[in-house]
Amino acid sequence: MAKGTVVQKIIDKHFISGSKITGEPLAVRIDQTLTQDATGTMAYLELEAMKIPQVKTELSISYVDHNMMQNGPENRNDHLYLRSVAAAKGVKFSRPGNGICHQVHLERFGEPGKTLLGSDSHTPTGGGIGMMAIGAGGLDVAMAMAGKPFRMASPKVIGVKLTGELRPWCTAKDIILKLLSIMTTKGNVGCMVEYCGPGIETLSVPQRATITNMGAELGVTTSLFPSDQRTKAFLEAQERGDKWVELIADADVEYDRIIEIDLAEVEPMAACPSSPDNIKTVSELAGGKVEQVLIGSCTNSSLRDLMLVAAMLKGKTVHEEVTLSIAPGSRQVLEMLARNGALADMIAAGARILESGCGPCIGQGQSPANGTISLRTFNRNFAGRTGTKGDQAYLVSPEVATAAALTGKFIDPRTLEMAYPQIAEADKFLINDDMIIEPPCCGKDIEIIRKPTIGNPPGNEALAMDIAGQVAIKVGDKITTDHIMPAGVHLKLRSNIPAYSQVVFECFTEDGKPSFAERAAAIRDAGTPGVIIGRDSYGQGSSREHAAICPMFLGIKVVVAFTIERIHAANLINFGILPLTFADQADYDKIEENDVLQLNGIREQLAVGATIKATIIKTSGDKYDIILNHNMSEEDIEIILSGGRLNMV
Ligand code: MIC
Ligand code: SF4
Repeated sequence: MAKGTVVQKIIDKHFISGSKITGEPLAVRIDQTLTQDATGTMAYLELEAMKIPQVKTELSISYVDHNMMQNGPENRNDHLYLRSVAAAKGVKFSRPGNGICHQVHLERFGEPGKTLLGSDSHTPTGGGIGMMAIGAGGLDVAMAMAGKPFRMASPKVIGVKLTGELRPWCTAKDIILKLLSIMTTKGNVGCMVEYCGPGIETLSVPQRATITNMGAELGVTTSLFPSDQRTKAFLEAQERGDKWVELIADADVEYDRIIEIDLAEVEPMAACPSSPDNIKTVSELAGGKVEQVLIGSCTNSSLRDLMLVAAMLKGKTVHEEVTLSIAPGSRQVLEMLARNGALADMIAAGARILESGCGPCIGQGQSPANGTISLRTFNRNFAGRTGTKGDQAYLVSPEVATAAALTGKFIDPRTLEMAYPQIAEADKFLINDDMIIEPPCCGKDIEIIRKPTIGNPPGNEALAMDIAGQVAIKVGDKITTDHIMPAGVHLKLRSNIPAYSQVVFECFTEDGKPSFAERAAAIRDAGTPGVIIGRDSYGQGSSREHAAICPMFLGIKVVVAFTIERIHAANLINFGILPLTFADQADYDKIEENDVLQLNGIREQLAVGATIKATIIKTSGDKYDIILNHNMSEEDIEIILSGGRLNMV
């Protein structure tokens, strides 16, 4: 592993077992965990299944921020379960209304040098404060709460060297969009990004957190900044100065790869539909009509960001053909805006103020009209995530978003007739942790509230000796977990696997044809295992383990693709689905839906090596022998052979 890096220093302090040679399996101790409600119910049900009386971490916290619409009883049932199970297991509980997990965690709980595992892919937001903060599936987080180490590949460390200083109207969001244009969303599995160079001193913690947050879109394990004087100032302003430790790279540090970005050359950018790496400059898009602007999410809803928005809106009115909605990232931010008058400036300008939570970022309301352009300060614009089929969502900075809200079009904010508002970082935040419920010292007598919409995680049987699986679906490149397991209006089904499974791959259902769920269930009910065929970067995006649990429930036993993204591959293994890759990508063209993929003696084959012999049996009867690969560790193989991790524990 690259020497003298902040990454190495944190790993050294948390090393449990394995190897520090890049790419080899490594296990680290986890200090803190976080969950959010949409992944949290499963995580705590899994923790309960492990029969662990109290969590063993330094700090574990359960946030409620995703499922807040409460259309029907499901969401509130989840909240009640989460609150009671948190009390029983020694977990802090952040009540709905307190804010988005990553924003609140950064403000109130994150600590430089510590490890954080979160059941949400944007957990690396904590890297803004010098933490090693990693996103994972709920079961991995449950294991960490049970005191088990977290396993990952020993990372390749990419140094992103920042020089110079941002010019007015150019922002932290533009830095990460620029980096996405260089690194793209694929091919970065097993890497960590570490920011370095003189430019980092010019960036505050909230700016750094915007950058590490969207590092999730690079597909890296995490991103982080050193912990320096800017980190100290932020922690002191949060009255947590005692948590600061200095953590900087050695002078003779060597990174595995260096990418240089001159901040003075960064300009306003946008990620165009429908991928966070489809980058253009805003000046290229200038003039395009915009119908909706949404400001918020864990990427861009800090106090500084929203003060900037308020300053731009002050004394003006949102363009008559645009709707502008704003969701502050935390109650701290919202309360400070309310007390200092900035909220009144937003309201006076016609902004629609949403509650402090994920809201439209996860398709909870505010779907755009058909055929219209939506500008968002969020981090993901995967097709359909807004809740509108054929949506055109662009990801931009708060500066660009507000400029569009005022003018009704894409406009490079540098061309506005407006001085760039100078917003100083707060030197004192308003501290009020009353919405965090502390668990009682021993949760023995706590009754766990389990309403009828909370089901148990489904079981799986041990891996068979021979698999003759039928291809239930064949998909293309960059299939995200939003394609596999849509959120939006279905999000409330997260605690009910049989119901949620009905919408797996819903976006591929053609009118009048059976859905994927119907086809997969028919294959399963005929006693045949199901197979999914994909291409590059299968399982990008969210950490939702439902993208493994629900296919498992529908009888899927094998996924074969060109590459499978880290968190999703781990989730597949955790739930007993074999993640395999094509040795020869040309074989993808040989296999079609309904063909059979035969894996004879699979248990022995896995024991012997990383190569699997397989045969494609076409519906015509023709046969092709092919080679598949896997890169599972010995422990992964043990899990797969048992039919998933829950069977093992
Ligand atoms: C997301 O941004 O896609 C989510 C919703 O926060 C997910 C978690 C989930 O699906 O519950 C994530 O990023 O992991
Ligand atoms: Fe919530 Fe959106 Fe952040 Fe996911 S990306 S945690 S849905 S705000």
